[in-house]
Amino acid sequence: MAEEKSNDISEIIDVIKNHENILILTHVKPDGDAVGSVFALASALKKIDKNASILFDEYNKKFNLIATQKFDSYVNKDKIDLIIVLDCGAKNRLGKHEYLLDEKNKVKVNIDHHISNDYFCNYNYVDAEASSTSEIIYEFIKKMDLLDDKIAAAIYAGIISDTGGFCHSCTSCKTHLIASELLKFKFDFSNIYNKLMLEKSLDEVYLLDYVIKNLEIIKNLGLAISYLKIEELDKVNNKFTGGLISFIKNICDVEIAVMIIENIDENGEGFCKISFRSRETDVNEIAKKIGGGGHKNAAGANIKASIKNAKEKIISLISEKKNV
Ligand SMILES: [Mn+2]
Repeated sequence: MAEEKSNDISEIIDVIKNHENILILTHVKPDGDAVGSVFALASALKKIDKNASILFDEYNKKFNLIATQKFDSYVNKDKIDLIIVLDCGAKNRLGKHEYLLDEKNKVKVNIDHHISNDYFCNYNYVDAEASSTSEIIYEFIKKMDLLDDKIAAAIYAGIISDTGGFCHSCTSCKTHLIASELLKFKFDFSNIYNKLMLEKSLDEVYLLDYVIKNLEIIKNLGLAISYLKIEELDKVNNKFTGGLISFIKNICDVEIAVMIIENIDENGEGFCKISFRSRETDVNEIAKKIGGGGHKNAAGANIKASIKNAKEKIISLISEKKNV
């Protein structure tokens, strides 16, 4: 693959300034980084009188603490002249909004930190060293001189989410410097940490019960692998499963954690959503082998298989990788 190169931040800022009707999109099942970076950028654009709209998939209610401003979410696509995609490694991660990128007469910008990003827009800024897209968006908004209390809070929340509270290996010296700059603004950072890192919904706790019952530890691989069946998920109202994997990853001596979540696509066909987390092992490489991707220590993939077959496939890929 040819080496892809990012555009300059200032070049992309010029593109943004030269457009009026701007739509911001992010990946399916938006996480805190997605919600944080989108709200930070939309709020900044509003301050320079841009007509900014955002389109989201449904996200976990706890991210409402980031979404403090209202933006248009009805989009007349003929009116949009610029689309900015945040925190999205590939076009198909936009889910039901992917078709919007096929509009030929619109300029598209991709700002992201996924190492697997395939530069799918007219302008691309990808920094795989950045902890989060929120960290990158900080640079953009700082350069535009538009930071304020609310924007700082949204960026901080995005960084907290993707770094697991400044803990994952994506956290750098720069991440902490940016956090330090953000704390010069006035916002309740303790509340953000508590809500995003510590608080669990009762539904999450009920799901955790199934995750523990379905858990298998494979000691020679340092692997903790669990799954959730559709009928288990159906027992709760809140189907946000993003936080469950950290629980099994935190078990002593676990090097790789895998969660398999059974799902049904829009055509009624079953598939499994696989999430990988690791301490050292490059799970992006493993996820890529089954058509997914992500980061070195956090990756994912969707595969058309039963839970049983998905589990066997993953265990064999991890054994292969570890030469066991
Ligand atoms: Mn991210």
